[in-house]
Amino acid sequence: MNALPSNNNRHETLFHRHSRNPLLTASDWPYPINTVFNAAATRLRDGTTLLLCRVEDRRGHSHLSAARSANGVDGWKIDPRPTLLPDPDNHPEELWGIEDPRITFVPEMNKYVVVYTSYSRGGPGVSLALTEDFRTFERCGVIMPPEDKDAAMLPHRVGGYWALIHRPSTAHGSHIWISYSPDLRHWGRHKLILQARRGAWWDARKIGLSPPPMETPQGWLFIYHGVRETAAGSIYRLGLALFDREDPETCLLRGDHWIFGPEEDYERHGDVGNVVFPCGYTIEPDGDTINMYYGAADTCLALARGSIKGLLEWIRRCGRPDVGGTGARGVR
Ligand code: BMA
Repeated sequence: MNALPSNNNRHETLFHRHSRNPLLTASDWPYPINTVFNAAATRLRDGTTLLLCRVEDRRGHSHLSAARSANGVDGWKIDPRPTLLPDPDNHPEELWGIEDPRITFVPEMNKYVVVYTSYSRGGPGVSLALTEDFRTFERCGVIMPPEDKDAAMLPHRVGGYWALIHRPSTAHGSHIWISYSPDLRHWGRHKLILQARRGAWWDARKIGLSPPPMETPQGWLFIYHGVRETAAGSIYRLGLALFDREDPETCLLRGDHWIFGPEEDYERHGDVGNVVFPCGYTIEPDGDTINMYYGAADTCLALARGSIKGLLEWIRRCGRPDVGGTGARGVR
């Protein structure tokens, strides 16, 4: 048998892992915790990178804690106490913790909208809070009842309404939806916009938005996670889809291949192995370099860098039309 060349499995690399990964682990924390992962991210006005980290305590309950760094890589200053704790007395939906935040800066309000999973006896739902400084928060409560998660707001209104991307789960699957609101409290006009595929596909078991959609001249670029169920458990990987800029309900292109998946030890092994799960990114002043912060194996936080131009070029070259969530081509 001929030996295959050793480089026969080269695939395109759109995101490059940082050499200092993992960037943050439980041992960096100023108080005892189990794990730190799935952080939202934003760049503050003074250029500081802020990560709003999901921190799991040693009961298994999560809260959110801010870590700030001048260069987004090291020198993290972690809040000495939890930044946003569950408040089950006033918000029973937070009984078992708050998880997986996504941050959107909304210029019209001059505030950051933080959308997170609130977990209680009813199951995971979507909650929303507003903040100007990540020190005090105004909670708006549950905006999507269970079972729902993986939500993020778009940064401006669409046709006069706020828009939220989210992932309800039903007996019929876990797919990505959009909903609209006039006031951030009342949500409606729900529409399925991207479906999990079926069968052997990498994104067949369920899909969900990962970081907030990225607005580009070509449309809204979604990095979404797809889950495949195997005999050894789930594998969480990332894919790309491009939605119409004027009409974010319409998927223009969806990639067939995943673009990022667990490969390194810290992604393969941990409390939940084989998971890469980004909830946020920052964009460098060049307007193109994207720093994607991701939870690895539900245990630590890591960084991978890519180029928005590179992602758009890939989706134009490798993506195919996907008839939203409802068309026949949406279910293959
Ligand atoms: C998802 C979310 C994530 C988690 C992932 C893997 O359902 O709960 O927070 O990283 O599962 O466990």
